[in-house]
Amino acid sequence: MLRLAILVLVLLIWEDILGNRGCMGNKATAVARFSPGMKPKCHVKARCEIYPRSQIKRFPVPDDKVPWTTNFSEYKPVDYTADSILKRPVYADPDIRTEKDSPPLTFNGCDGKINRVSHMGKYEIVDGVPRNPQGRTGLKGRGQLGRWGPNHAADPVVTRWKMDESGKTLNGSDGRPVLQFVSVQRRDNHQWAIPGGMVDAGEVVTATVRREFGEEALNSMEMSPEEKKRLEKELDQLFSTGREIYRGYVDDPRNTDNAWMETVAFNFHDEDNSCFGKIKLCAGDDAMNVQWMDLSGSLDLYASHIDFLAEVAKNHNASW
Ligand code: RP5
Repeated sequence: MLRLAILVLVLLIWEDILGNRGCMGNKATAVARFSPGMKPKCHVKARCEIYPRSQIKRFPVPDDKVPWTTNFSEYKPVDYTADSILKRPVYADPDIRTEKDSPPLTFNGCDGKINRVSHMGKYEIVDGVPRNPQGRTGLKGRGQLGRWGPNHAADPVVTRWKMDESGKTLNGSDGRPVLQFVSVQRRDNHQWAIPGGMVDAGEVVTATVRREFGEEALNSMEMSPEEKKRLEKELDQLFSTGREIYRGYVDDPRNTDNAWMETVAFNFHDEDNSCFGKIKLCAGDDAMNVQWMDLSGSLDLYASHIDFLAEVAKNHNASW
């Protein structure tokens, strides 16, 4: 019995290591794993009428026609991939539908250092391209996304309790203490969001959350080497403990039938404001503003970020 328990424990730890590791090399296999608690809802923002940063109108998809299993014979999604993606920046795949000479991509697996495994399980390949596991979006191609299939991101939800000057925790209208999180205003659409970003090829998600927080909320890219060194030390403490709160599909307005966002979101919580209190927020990179924002169910945030915050509020029994 004890042996069996040890074996199960070892397997769980190993799966956790692999799940966070992504694709480090050709031989590695990344593990698909659903989020511990939350399941993604029917996507809504992925069906927004006008595709982001374009004039392109999506083919309208009513709620009941979202699942691929529902017959929708009239469905004629618009085909769109942004010119900036077709120009092949480092993070973009070739257009496999037209560039027939390009080497085949390994879907549902590790493609060199690129992780093409979905957190949602095995996705279907239809007419040579991946199919969005959450259903129809009204647009095919890759839109603004670089990768066919899952485009992996990571999101740091950095929280502290809202306090007055004497250090007393402040309550919301529901009588529960108010949490605050570090929020950035995105430069592309001016919406407030969690300071997350794309996982680089071969990068582990725990490194991505730390790097993205540094770049977007602390403007680390503009720092001198000495300042960066000091920041790294402070971040060591801040990011030493984190709780995974979500792993899976993101209802992102850039999603298409063949390319979609997925993320792993972590909560880094500073119970007594001793860590984050020392750090000065400063917007950088893709962020035009940064601030501590009160957590509340009425916030209007980018993509499905409000769902991650609902989970955080629930975990801390905070005002919502
Ligand atoms: C969202 O897009 C993710 O949750 C993450 O916050 C973000 C990553 O994309 P960029 O901010 O790098 O554009 O889907």
